[in-house]
Amino acid sequence: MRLPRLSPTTLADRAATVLRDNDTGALVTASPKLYPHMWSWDAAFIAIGLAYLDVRRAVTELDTLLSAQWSDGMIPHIVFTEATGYFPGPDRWGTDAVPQCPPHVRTSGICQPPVHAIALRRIVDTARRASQADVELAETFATRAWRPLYRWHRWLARHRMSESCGLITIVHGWESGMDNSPRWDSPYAHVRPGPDLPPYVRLDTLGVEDPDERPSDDEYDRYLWIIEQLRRADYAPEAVVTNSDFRVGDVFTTALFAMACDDLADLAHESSLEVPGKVADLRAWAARAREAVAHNTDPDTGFAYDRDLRNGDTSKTTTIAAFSPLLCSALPDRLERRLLEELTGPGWAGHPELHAAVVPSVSPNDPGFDARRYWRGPQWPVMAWLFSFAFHRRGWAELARQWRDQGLRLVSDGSFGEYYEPFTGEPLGSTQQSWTAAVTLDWLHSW
Ligand code: 2M8
Repeated sequence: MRLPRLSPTTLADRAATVLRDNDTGALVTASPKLYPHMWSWDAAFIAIGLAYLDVRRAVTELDTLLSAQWSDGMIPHIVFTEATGYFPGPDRWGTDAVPQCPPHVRTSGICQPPVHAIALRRIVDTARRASQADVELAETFATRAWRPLYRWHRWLARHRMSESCGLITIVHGWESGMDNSPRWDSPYAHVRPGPDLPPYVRLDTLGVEDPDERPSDDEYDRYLWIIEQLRRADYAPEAVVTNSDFRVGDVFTTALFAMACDDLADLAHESSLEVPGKVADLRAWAARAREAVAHNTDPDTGFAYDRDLRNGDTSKTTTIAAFSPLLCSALPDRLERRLLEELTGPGWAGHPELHAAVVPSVSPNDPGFDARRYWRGPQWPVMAWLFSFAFHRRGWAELARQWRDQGLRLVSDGSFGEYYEPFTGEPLGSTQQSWTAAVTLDWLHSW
């Protein structure tokens, strides 16, 4: 049963309360119960929302994340707080003895999509609409954060840009952020947990009303087995891309990388940073990433597909990630129009039975669609925000507004669900999810 829709003012107040309640001072946890730590890409979206409350606090969020950056440039996917109650925690990751890992924090040993430069640019823009003091704060931070972010992008370009297909390689489904998406079913079929997988007890299923909203036990065995493989390779960047049984060129991450490289290059230009060679690197990586997305796109439909790097197979699974080319402007006009029509048509965001007309994680017409299970069907407000933001950037103002309005419809009960049942709009997974609150604030303040 859905709660009544809140007014924009009340919704904004509630979103701000979620971010404040989840704030430990140095970081905002991804959610209070299910995810009591900092997640890399959540932190970027959270910082975008924080900027509407306090630009200084938004800066602190990214500062905390950057202070956990590994010495080789990788930004880890989790920065752990002292909280217990999440598994796998720092002991299971076993990164304490890894030389690249900074000594003062405990982190996981993999990464997540590189949306941080996109967030930084958004925060600078938000500050510019606020006060002169905020502008100075944001621009000074942008200058300070620029080099660490460049090093992060360089790490991805060096260690993860596949030489064979140009896509960014992920070595664990968690690196995509879309953990149990059907995109990964076939690559995970190669992952066969060994008898020496140390025993473990899942805690995530305790944090939701119905365990069926989470990945299955079988999927968890595979997730934990890959961690074991990476840990045994000491998380060395050259080793993990050969040791993990899961090695996939991820089109969605690659599209985000293209966007983020351009944003970082633009920020250098705007801040008059003297880093010409590095800006040229970023432009080249952006171009390469965009090309790779285009190259891994079906020439008739425009759908983009991941590549299994173990055997070179192109995935045949169509999910939300198939629309990656629209994020980074990778396609010629005709094909782009075709893809946009598909996204907004009855198979996807325009499906007549949807409660809110934004993209579900899997098409309701797909036989594998599961309306309640995590990345296998539900709508994710943060994903809807990403597309609406990209549409706005692309100059598709009307479409950006429509998606903002529909996104707000999705979150309008003020529970800030992690994801939503597409037909009823019921919040699922965690509630008081910080990135949902953050993108709500951005929607309420923009275009
Ligand atoms: C989910 O992933 C974590 C593992 O990283 C989990 O299920 O335990 C994903 O939705 C991911 O994209 C997100 O960053 C994280 C925290 O919100 O939760």
